Amino acid sequence: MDSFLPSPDCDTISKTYNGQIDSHLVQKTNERYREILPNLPRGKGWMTEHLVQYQGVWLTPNAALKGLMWVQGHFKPRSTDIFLASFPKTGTTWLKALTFATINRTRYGFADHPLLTTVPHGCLPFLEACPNDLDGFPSPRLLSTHIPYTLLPNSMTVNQSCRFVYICRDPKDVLVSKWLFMNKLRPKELAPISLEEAFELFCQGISHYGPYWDHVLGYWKASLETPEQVLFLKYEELRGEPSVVVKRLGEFLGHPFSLEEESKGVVEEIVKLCSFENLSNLGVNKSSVLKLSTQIIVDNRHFLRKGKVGDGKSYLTDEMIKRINEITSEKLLGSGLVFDS
Ligand code: PAP
Repeated sequence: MDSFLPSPDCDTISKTYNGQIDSHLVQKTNERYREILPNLPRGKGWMTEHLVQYQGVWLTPNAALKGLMWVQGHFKPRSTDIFLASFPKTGTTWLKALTFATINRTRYGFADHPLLTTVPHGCLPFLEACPNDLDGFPSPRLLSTHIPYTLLPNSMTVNQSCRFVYICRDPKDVLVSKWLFMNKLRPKELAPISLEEAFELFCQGISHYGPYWDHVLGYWKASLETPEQVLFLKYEELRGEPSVVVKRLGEFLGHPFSLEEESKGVVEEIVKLCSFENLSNLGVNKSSVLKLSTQIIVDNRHFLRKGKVGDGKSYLTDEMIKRINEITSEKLLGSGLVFDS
């Protein structure tokens, strides 16, 4: 990375898509959005009142849908772009921190690293959130996205040699993490969503960027077909052997760790800097807020809740666990992908 470019806050994002930051392409996206919105299928929302289904994926109306439409219609990828891709609550925050620290490791010392004073979400932006800014970003651009692989334009996946790092997580932990997070963000005038309701919606695929299993499988298949372009990671592997995964990450991104770096413990320093224990104790992550819209402001500490593998099971009934495991086995059958539980 040539420079450290903090992401725009989400207020900028919502202004962008509401047309307050003017641009011809954003306006075109907004017009198309208004045309299609009334005819899209609707499902119950977790944070907003409802979600809409577009090209098979469930999205919040407004920012997420407009973001996807803008990416599909107008985004100009560069062959050097790197995308951190994920379904929400699978480890995005952690992956952002690790990748940022890995790519910039010769640039910043660990004692005064930007991650000590900037939240991981502030270190690199969401692709679908900042159409006006991206052209001015120096290469290689490091961006994140929640967009499913199958919905990305060919200009990103076929015509260019962009690289993707995808992180997935056991669906039970994703569901519970998401349910707790979304209820914190849900406006007071909407009744909280119960775990039973969230479970049903998740199983039916009705959750942001869902169905979850389709999201995972899209990137999984791409990682098998073009391993040089898509690195597929699991949250659980990262929790188990973080140093091994960080070395793979460095290698994949074209920044392999040298023997000298390894012997000096640089990999372990990165792991320590980005660890749940370290990040969740930093003032910036404990006390700052991220503005998702004029109404929704989220405490950054909610992005670092427990960081445990298997925590979902302590919230779900045996019956729920059985059902979600069955859906997972059925959906992943023949793909070669398994979640250990
Ligand atoms: P996002 O999609 O809203 O950005 P994301 O970062 O993908 O969320 O996921 C949040 C989960 O990752 C939280 O899981 P939990 O609710 O089960 O606790 C969060 O605690 C966990 N997480 C965030 N940062 C780290 C980290 N450094 N190490 C381990 N887990 C982390």
